[in-house]
Amino acid sequence: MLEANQRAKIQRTLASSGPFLIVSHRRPDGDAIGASLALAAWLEGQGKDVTVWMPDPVSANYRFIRAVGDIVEKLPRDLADTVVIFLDSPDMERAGDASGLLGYTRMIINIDHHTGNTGFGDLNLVDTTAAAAALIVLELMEEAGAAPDPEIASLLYVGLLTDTGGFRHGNTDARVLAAASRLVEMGADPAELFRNVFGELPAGQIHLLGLVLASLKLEFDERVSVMLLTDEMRMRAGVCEEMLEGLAAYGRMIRGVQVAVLLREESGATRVNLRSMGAVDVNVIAATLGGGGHKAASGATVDAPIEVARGIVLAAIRSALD
Ligand SMILES: [Mn+2]
Repeated sequence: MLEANQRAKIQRTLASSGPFLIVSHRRPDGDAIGASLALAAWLEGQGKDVTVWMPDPVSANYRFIRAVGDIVEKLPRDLADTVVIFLDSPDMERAGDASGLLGYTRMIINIDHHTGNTGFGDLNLVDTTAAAAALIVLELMEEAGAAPDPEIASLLYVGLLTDTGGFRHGNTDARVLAAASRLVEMGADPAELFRNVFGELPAGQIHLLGLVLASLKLEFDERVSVMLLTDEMRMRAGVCEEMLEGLAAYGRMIRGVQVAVLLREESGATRVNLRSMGAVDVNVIAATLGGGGHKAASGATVDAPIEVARGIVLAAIRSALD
């Protein structure tokens, strides 16, 4: 009941004249980008004033999306009359500078699918059973009677594609596959979008993959895999940022592995990616490290050099496995 009520209020607000500001999370992925730009395009198509802002630049593999050029670099000031929509962000902090907006806007709408979402919005639509935020956005559009054009359909498809790891992860269900099918009917091209998002990599990225794979170690009776991505590896591969969404997934491909860990050096700290095969809830492990995410895919940042972080992460996993 409560959710239906919030949903109806969100629909009414989206139908209002705005202006709207759409924000998403740090290091925006295909879901953050696709869901945000699709929602923006839909509202703009109705003649509304819409701005999209993200706390970090869009990584190179999403720059094929034309609308990425419309994302503003600076968080707009004076949002007193603006409806701010957070998409795919489990809490306000994840949205970087937008975290301080509470009380400074006309309204905050929180549309998300992360398990640990804090319900920070004035209106909240948090559906943890949705494989992607883009799926929630599509359903909102369809409910409102919209017929997404091929560009919007492609943006939403990119969201579904990324968050399901190419329709392979545990969150791939009938609902997301049916949504993908509808998007293809609306004009999304699955093969082309897959190639754009997961292919078309510079050779250095594949070299980097080789270095990361070579770092693989198995822990706890081969139930946990750990891979490292260091600044030195980036230097040897000749890349400054990794574009491989699925790097952490390789650790899960090993028979018997329940938790796959990828540790990445990131400006002196360590970014922790956790992936589970299902038995272990990595969201719980990430939470003990100050992070969060989903049951099967979570992350955290440990403020320590990578080798120290490795010990901290393994200790957290040990308690979860026991
Ligand atoms: Mn997402």
